[in-house]
Amino acid sequence: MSGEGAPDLPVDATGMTVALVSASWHAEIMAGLRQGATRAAEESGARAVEFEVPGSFELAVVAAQCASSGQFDAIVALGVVIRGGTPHFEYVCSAATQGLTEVSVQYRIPVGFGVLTCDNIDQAKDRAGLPGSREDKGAEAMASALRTAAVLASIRA
Ligand code: DLZ
Repeated sequence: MSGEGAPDLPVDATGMTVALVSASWHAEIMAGLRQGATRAAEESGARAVEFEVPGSFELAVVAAQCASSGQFDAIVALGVVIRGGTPHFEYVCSAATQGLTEVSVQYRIPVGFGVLTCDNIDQAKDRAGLPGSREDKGAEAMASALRTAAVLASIRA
């Protein structure tokens, strides 16, 4: 999937609280994603509360707990999964994707999907908002979640 055509999503999220749930695998890339996401939250006026899980497989259960707590306007899930020589990649990616989608729809809460699913580390670095990266998927996931939270709030108002 290409990042071409990504929208600019400015939003005033003053007063919103977002849960930022991060996996721990691939530390350098995760640091870039987290920085991008927290910077985007600050720029929008939102408060980010951070949670760390072991791997991307564990993102959904913590996102579910955040959603059911009722304390958050949005959730952002960050992870990096690198394809290896076994089908493990497909299982972890689909568990994260399906699990996070279920949380979002079941609890009617936006979940920004900042899980990189890449063939190799260079592809991931290029999307992680690091110096020299072409894309910043952590910031994009945060902006998307906060923008969607504003849409949901306007429907509920
Ligand atoms: C086991 C595993 C592997 C091989 N690779 C990754 C990865 O690239 N990125 C990631 O976030 N997690 C990986 N994991 C860990 C799983 O997500 C999970 O934490 C373990 O299977 C334990 O449940």
